Amino acid sequence: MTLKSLKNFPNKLFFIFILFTNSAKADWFALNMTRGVTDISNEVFELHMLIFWICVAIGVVVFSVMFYSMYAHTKKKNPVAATFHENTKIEIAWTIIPFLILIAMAIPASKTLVSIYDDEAGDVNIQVTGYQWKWQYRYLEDDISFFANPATDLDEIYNLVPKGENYLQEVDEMVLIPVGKKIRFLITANDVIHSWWMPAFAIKQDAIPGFVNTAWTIVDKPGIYRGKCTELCGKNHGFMPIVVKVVEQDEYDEWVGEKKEAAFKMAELTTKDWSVEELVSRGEDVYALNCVACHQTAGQGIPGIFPALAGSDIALNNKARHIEILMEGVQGAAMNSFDYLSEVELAAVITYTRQAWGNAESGDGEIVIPKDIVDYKKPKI
Ligand code: HEC
Ligand SMILES: [Cu+2]
Repeated sequence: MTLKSLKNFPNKLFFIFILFTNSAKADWFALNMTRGVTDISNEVFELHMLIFWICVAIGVVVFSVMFYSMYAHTKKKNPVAATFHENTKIEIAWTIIPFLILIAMAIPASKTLVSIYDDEAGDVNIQVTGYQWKWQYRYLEDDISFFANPATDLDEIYNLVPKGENYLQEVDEMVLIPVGKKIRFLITANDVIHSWWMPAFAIKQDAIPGFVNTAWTIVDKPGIYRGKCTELCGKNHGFMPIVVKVVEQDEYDEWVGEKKEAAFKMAELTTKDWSVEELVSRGEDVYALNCVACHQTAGQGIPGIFPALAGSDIALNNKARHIEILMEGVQGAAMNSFDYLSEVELAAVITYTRQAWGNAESGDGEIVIPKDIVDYKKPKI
């Protein structure tokens, strides 16, 4: 029997297997790996089935011999056990046959692996960076960059309302890619090891700080595809969804245009004159998204773990250190660097924490404008 015919043979067996069960067909198929939507993911699926059925065949042969022997050589039938040792022919056979089976499995598997590891540039090249606990996407040709934050409602997580259809598989911003184009992902991380997993594309690639791993795909079917981080990366590891939307080229171009315009507007914002109120209201949102988990809603922190920002000496009287602590983080503490936020977001959140909770009245009340952050980022001589 050739490999090809073995590939087709399994489905019949599977079908017989299903006939013997009462469950609906769909239930059984749901247990299997899914096919995905790319050529590679289909190849991976075929390999999985091929090797699965080879294992089944080996199992059937080995267990048949075993059960036959148990039956044919019971004490009743053979009261005196045979005493024989060594059989060179059999020993050679049971070394060579598995060896040949392994080679037969390795050949198609290696072929697929080689095509998976193609790292030539794509039509669109996207840098994917894992952060605790979100993904950042940078479109290298178009200079677009954004974070995809998990968007599942906290009430669903805490069982206060029923869980939605895409529970923990939804983000505030999807990654858009054009249909039928080669997309290359350059995958890395900023803090700990994460892993970017998109089952429908058969991509699962570690995101390691200081390394760039690549993966690629061509998707021919528009749609929304969901994955998640698959490397245990800390407390919110289960809250790092990945959502990719595959769209027609026109829609993709339009989206790129909008994103570029938004980035341009953001750059303009950096140079405009800011009022305290504008900064505070923007900063409140930034605070809610990035700081509230540790420093708490009223800036009171959690005693002994996260310092209060309300009444903090740094927030009251030390603007320079305040900027520095956000840009650099605190070594060895849970306070990470927030240098990936935009200049406007950074200025706004710092100003907000210097103004809110009575800080402005007790301290020097100095605000931070986006230009302060731009200046901080300039190389120091
Ligand atoms: C994961 C928890 C966490 C998050 C999120 C966090 N911080 Fe902190 N923050 C800390 C810890 C812990 C310290 C104390 C660091 C140290 O040991 O000095 C700290 C210290 C600070 C300080 C210095 C306070 C003082 O008086 O020493 C400021 C200011 C501050 N954080 C602002 C922020 C802002 C603004 C954000 C949001 C952009 C933020 N932090 C997000 C944990 C966090
Ligand atoms: Cu992760």
